[in-house]
Amino acid sequence: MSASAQAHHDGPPADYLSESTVKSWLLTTDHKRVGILYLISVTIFFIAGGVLAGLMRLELMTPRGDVLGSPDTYNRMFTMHGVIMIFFFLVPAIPSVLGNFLLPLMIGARDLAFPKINLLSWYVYMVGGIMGVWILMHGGIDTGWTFYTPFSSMYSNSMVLTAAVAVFITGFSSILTGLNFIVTVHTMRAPGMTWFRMPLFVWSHYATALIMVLATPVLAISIVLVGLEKFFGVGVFDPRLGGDPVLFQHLFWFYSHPAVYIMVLPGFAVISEIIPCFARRPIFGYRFVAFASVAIAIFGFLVWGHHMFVSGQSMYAGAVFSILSFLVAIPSAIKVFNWTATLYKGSLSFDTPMLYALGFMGLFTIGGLTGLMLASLALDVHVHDTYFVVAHFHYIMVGGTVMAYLGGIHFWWPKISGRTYPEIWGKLSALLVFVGFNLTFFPQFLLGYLGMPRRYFEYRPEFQVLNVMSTAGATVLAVGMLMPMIYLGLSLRQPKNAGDNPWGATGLEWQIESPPTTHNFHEPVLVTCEPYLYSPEEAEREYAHAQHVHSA
Ligand code: HEM
Ligand SMILES: [Cu+2]
Repeated sequence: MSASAQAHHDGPPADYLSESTVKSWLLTTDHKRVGILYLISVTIFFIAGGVLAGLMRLELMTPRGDVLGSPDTYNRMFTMHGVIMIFFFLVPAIPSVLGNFLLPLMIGARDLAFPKINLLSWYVYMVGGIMGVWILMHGGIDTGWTFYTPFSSMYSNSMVLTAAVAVFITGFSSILTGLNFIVTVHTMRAPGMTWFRMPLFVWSHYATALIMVLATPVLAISIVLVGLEKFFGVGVFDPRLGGDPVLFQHLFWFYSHPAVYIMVLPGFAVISEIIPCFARRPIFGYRFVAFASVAIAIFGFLVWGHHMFVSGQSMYAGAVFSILSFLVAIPSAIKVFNWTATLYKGSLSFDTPMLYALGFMGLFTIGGLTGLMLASLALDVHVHDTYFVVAHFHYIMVGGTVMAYLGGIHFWWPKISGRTYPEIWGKLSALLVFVGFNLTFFPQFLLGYLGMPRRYFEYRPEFQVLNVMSTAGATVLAVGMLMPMIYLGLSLRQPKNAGDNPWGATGLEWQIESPPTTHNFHEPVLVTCEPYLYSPEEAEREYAHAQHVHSA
């Protein structure tokens, strides 16, 4: 135990935050501290990506390109926005922040299976991230986050290879995290924590980890192939060398479609914890929800071709990918159904995390249903590469994952920091994010349907009204997202007042101190029951207790 922890030997054992030297942070192997390192880093990237989005929306307020100066600048902005948001924010966000912090606590473990590898994954992420920032400051890239060949390999004169290397490196941090989660779930569960007693948060992260480990290497291989072609003239994608540019799309989407589930399954993980807690009911159909995560992880690998309906792939391939894409919607729909059934006849309370979770359910459903529209081969041919697609994936990624991330941060903030936040500000932020989000992205469905192409710097004047609405919405959304950063940040200046279990939640993480001690649990954990035992009587008792803690 460290010196500072010993100094406290009279009082209660020191919590994991109490050592404050820079060295103690940079060399930590505590999963909770690694989670905090990630929290700080992904927040910085989120702000950077957000600023770029703001500039794009400013440009799109008027039909003529008159803000950013040149279409080339605009290309670089949406590319960097996409790259940052996907690879440096969304892929790591929930698993690396909340997953790292909570997974060991939820299964009654002292840490992840490989604490040093966990720290290593953060360093690897930072190396990739710093390269990303360097690229941004040196002009960025203009290929779109999808790096399609032959433009990226033959024509683009921006820093494609540097960016590819940055993404390659960051991919390894994802693989290391996935590996750590899988081994942890298999080997570190406390006695009595059987597979079907694990919280659904853990199931979802397990499924995510499988995708991280299985899909990310494909991205890495594709990047290596681009490099081999560029430096050694090995023909892979370039037709002049006997290659096939469409092969790149296959490889890219073979990673990137499963990767959308790397982004959204952890969102499901968070929602499955919040809903039962604020409905005071056990989750409806636990096993269905658990297996749905695994089914999504498996089916997710079979549908990549729905991004390539107009790439010239065979009609038969298109039809098969279309049907398979409908199938992958089933497990997602099961989840939404089961959350809804959990709400039914629950005694609901509408604290901030619940507002975010309900927002998630509505917005994710819209994202999912428009996904079915896009999966319909005949329709997608028309709306491919229009704003309809942009609206669809923002409903999933922002309406889904970012809402869940914010809900989760609010839900576990008392545990992570030991502090409460002003509930009224929390509710206001959830409301602003919900309203701002819809105002930003709903008009984009209409724009796409009317034929406005994506990735364009100018547009026809008749599209302006909807674009102005979208920009206005983005402003509201930005305010709603900045607010939590401010009030959660400020809450750190008050004394620790959260209590161990402010929401009266079940789950092992709520049975220990807030913030937890370095060693998590003082005594060996023994699990004797399944999760989510929120019976009405228990609810009564726990809620009274929570009120008591709040007022104390
Ligand atoms: C916060 C508010 C946000 C706004 C206002 C916004 C706005 C935009 C705009 C204007 C585009 C360019 C559309 C085009 O011409 O194709 C875009 C593209 C994109 N955005 Fe966002 N965005 C936001 C958040 C996010 C988040 C959180 C993510 C992911 C986590 C994300 C992922 C993407 C991706 C992947 C693209 C496609 C980039 C490309 O075409 O290469 N966005 N966004
Ligand atoms: Cu896809």
